[in-house]
Amino acid sequence: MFLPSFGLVLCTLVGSALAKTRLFEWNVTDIDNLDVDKSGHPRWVMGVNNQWPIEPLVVDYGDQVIIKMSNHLRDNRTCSLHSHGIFQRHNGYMDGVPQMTQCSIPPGSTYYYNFTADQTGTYWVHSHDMSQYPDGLRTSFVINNPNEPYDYDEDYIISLTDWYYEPFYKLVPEQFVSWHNPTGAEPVPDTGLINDSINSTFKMEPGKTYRLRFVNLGAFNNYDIMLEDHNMTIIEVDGIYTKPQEVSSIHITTAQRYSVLVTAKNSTDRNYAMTAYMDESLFDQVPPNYNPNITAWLSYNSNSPNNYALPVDEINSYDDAELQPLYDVNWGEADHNVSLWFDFFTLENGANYAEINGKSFKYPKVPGLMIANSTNYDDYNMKPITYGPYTNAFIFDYNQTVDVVIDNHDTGKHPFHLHGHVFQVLERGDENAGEYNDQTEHKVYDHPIRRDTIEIHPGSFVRLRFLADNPGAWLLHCHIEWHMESGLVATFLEAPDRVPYITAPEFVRRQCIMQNIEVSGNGAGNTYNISNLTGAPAPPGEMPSGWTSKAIASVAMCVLAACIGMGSIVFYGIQVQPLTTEEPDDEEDIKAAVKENAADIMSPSEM
Ligand SMILES: *[C@@H]1O[C@H](CO)[C@@H](O)[C@H](O)[C@H]1NC(C)=O
Ligand SMILES: *[C@@H]1O[C@H](CO)[C@@H](O)[C@H](O)[C@H]1NC(C)=O
Ligand SMILES: *[C@@H]1O[C@H](CO)[C@@H](O)[C@H](O)[C@H]1NC(C)=O
Ligand SMILES: *[C@@H]1O[C@H](CO)[C@@H](O)[C@H](O)[C@H]1NC(C)=O
Ligand SMILES: *[C@@H]1O[C@H](CO)[C@@H](O)[C@H](O)[C@H]1NC(C)=O
Ligand SMILES: *[C@@H]1O[C@H](CO)[C@@H](O)[C@H](O)[C@H]1NC(C)=O
Ligand SMILES: *[C@@H]1O[C@H](CO)[C@@H](O)[C@H](O)[C@H]1NC(C)=O
Ligand SMILES: *[C@@H]1O[C@H](CO)[C@@H](O)[C@H](O)[C@H]1NC(C)=O
Ligand SMILES: *[C@@H]1O[C@H](CO)[C@@H](O)[C@H](O)[C@H]1NC(C)=O
Ligand SMILES: *[C@@H]1O[C@H](CO)[C@@H](O)[C@H](O)[C@H]1NC(C)=O
Ligand SMILES: *[C@@H]1O[C@H](CO)[C@@H](O)[C@H](O)[C@H]1NC(C)=O
Ligand SMILES: *[C@@H]1O[C@H](CO)[C@@H](O)[C@H](O)[C@H]1NC(C)=O
Ligand SMILES: [Cu+2]
Repeated sequence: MFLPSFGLVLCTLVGSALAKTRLFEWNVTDIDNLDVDKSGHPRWVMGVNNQWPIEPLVVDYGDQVIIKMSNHLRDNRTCSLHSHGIFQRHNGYMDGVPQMTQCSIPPGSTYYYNFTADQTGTYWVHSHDMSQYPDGLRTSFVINNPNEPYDYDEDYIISLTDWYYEPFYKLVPEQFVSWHNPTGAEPVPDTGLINDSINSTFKMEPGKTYRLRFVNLGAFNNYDIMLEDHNMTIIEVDGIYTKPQEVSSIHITTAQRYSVLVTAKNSTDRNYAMTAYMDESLFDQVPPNYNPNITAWLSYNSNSPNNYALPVDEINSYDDAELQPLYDVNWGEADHNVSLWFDFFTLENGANYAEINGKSFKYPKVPGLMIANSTNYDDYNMKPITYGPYTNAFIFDYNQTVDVVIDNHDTGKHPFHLHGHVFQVLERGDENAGEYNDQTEHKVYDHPIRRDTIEIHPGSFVRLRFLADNPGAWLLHCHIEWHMESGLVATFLEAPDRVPYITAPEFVRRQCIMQNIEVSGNGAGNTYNISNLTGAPAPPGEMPSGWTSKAIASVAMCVLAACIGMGSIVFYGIQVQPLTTEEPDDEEDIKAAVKENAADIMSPSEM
């Protein structure tokens, strides 16, 4: 059993007296023909200073961190950097979200991400521009604690990721948000990597205790991680110390982090497998001969072979909502409740989108923080509509305690992340528990864990609580990168009336102006009449009622299979009339065909 040593906590101030400035010079560069898993699939990746993998950032508590990020990418590509899990308190222009906290960094420009490392633990940094990070622009980020409450001899940063052979800028429009894919099936990763390799080894020495910092840098998948014949003791999730919890496996979604302590064995006769099992339940279809199991090794003896672990019958992952923080906080009862639901729908263009409370997210024309900064009169910046009709904006007063219920109407798992905060996980429903209902009994956690990313079970809910003490514009979103692209995003505007007191360096506005992006006004870029949202970015229109994704899928399948003219056909129990006599061959045609036939489709409620 590993027990924290509380005595050391008192001397925190001594550590911060030694604070230093840590400057990281990052030229973001293209790297061609990298065969990451030695499979004969070389591909382009986004690296730093012509290197990939990108070296993890490691600093000490109290350091001033400056990442001087220069865009050296070709093909007119922009970029940005979000420090995931870092609060950026009163420093919202450093959160790295294009069109929310800055404009994306134009080619040839430099953004200085500048913040104080006033948290400790395991984090990561990644581009938040379009869907870039799965193409390589991400790495782990560790802030060491000079007054570490747990004892260990060494730590290893161990990243996990899913890996695609095609870049996301192609996959998203061609295979995902497309009328070819009306049900929104996510492309399956080609492989997975541990520490950006298929062959990682971690040296183990008898008698030592190791802190393994697992970081999921992936785009889509979650993993269950097991160490052959070694238990693990969880001590940290998402930068928050936990009470020690011994487990045989951990479940880690994209964007989550876990630190575990592992005691090395005394004997060095053999090596042991570390296996990360991909969750195939996320895939609509598992490709034939797919290997979901990624392996690395705990190496005690370099002369011994690295054998694969024997298959396990069942993975009993610990329920991470049961974890308890080492230090509790009490934010009192809720001053403000927010209730969200989300689901996926096929919209008018035949592609699949996510909706939160019925709206698929679109970024505003003016970055969210600049809307708050420039509409600070007549209460405009305290009204959600000012930020645009499709930003799913919610406004909180300064220091309110906010409870957020999220109902998952979808049949998949979704890891939700809130920027600028950790939240308490007050309640989490089991799979298919249905919507949250405050009248029914739930397991409420007395010592709720705090973290920044939580998996919501299929057909179920979570209730989260956070303290709105950080004026700014913070995204709440599913961290499956595919679902970012389909609009599974909301905007939490905290004390927007205080945003004008947050300072931004001069280059922040300049980089917007360079790209002809408005730096003031409402979500539609309207500076004169703030209540006029005409021209605000909007998702495609809704389908006429009665159309479900599956009905549309059947039409698309029909079109693709050239089965037109067969008379009435029934797919998924919904009657679909023959479309047209000709096979539609482009997006416009399918839109027209879908509309033309809408009247003939019975709505599910009529059946
Ligand atoms: C980044 O690029 C600039 C301009 O080419 C160069 O002067 C600088 O040395 C590069 N920095 C690093 C860390 O490679
Ligand atoms: C680069 O992108 C910007 C912003 O999208 C656009 O205004 C500009 O015309 C593009 N330049 C080139 C050379 O493609
Ligand atoms: C970083 O921020 C600190 C504190 O606000 C400031 O003193 C310093 O000049 C900034 N450095 C850069 C390079 O922006
Ligand atoms: C992880 O990979 C990097 C190279 O990308 C290497 O420098 C580092 O030592 C590896 N970590 C461990 C614990 O082996
Ligand atoms: C994995 O590492 C072992 C030992 O370092 C080496 O013999 C083997 O060739 C490597 N395999 C691959 C696919 O890189
Ligand atoms: C792991 O923990 C389980 C349950 O406490 C125990 O039965 C098992 O012996 C432990 N395994 C190792 C390798 O310590
Ligand atoms: C290793 O040996 C030491 C000393 O004999 C003993 O105290 C310890 O429990 C052993 N550790 C393990 C994991 O067996
Ligand atoms: C992956 O591991 C699981 C659990 O041990 C096992 O049941 C499954 O057969 C493995 N799959 C492959 C393709 O090796
Ligand atoms: C904000 O709320 C917290 C928790 O209720 C309280 O401890 C703190 O004093 C408040 N801060 C301010 C500035 O009101
Ligand atoms: C928030 O919701 C809870 C549970 O439904 C309720 O008890 C509480 O009164 C609500 N608080 C506010 C401020 O609406
Ligand atoms: C915020 O507004 C002030 C004036 O109202 C302006 O000087 C400042 O540049 C704005 N900041 C940003 C980042 O737009
Ligand atoms: C609203 O804005 C649009 C676009 O800027 C403009 O065409 C329209 O006249 C405005 N309407 C009103 C009532 O101001
Ligand atoms: Cu999702």
